[in-house]
Amino acid sequence: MHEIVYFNTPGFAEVSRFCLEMSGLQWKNTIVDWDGYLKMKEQGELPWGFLPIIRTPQGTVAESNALLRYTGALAGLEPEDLYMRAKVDELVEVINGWRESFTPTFSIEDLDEKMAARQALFATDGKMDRALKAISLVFEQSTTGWLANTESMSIADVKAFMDTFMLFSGQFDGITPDMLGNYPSLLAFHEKMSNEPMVKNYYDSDDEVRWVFRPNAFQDVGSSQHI
Ligand SMILES: N[C@@H](CCC(=O)N[C@@H](CS)C(=O)NCC(=O)O)C(=O)O
Repeated sequence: MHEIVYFNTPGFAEVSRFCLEMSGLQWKNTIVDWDGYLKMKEQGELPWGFLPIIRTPQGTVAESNALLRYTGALAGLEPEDLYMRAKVDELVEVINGWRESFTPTFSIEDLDEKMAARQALFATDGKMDRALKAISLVFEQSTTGWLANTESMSIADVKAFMDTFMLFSGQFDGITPDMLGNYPSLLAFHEKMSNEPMVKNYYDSDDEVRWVFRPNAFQDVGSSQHI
């Protein structure tokens, strides 16, 4: 049995939760709150002091990208060919770098300042604007329809889909769905991923923030760009 332990939000664990679901193995989704996190930390259950972790039959693994690779391999989302696997990893690392440009905004206490810092990242030529344009281009140039040119979905697609669109759920002050209007290819990637049967089934329920992973989530944004 595998068990992922994390907060309720998608955050750093959503990709691995999805991969475990795709693996078809039995798994447990354990949700903790801040007190639960502190307790685990005190009890020495977190190898590096952070969540998420995954408990496996052989022991605990920490660090979200290690979890992604492990659960992705279980789900068959890691190519066998080592060159292809490296190209998948290349994208995973690049996407991770984008997240790192966003996370420092969490520590800005003043709300207006925080929102302004985030909006600057998404303004033309801001770091996130360039990131979203880059992933759009990768999608446009793919010959297979999958970001790393794999024959089927890889962890690069899962990471790009979840780490990107979770930003637009409304849970992050200053980031709104209409900001996606400038990226039609990214919205096409959303349409492809959200309509994949496994993705579609997994998110076929109401959720305060996970609506962003459902088909047509950004339909209005897509059409408003032509106005
Ligand atoms: N490098 C870690 C970072 C994980 C991380 O920052 N986790 C946050 C929750 S999203 C956490 O445990 N925060 C607790 C704290 O900052 O004390 C990973 O990728 O797993």
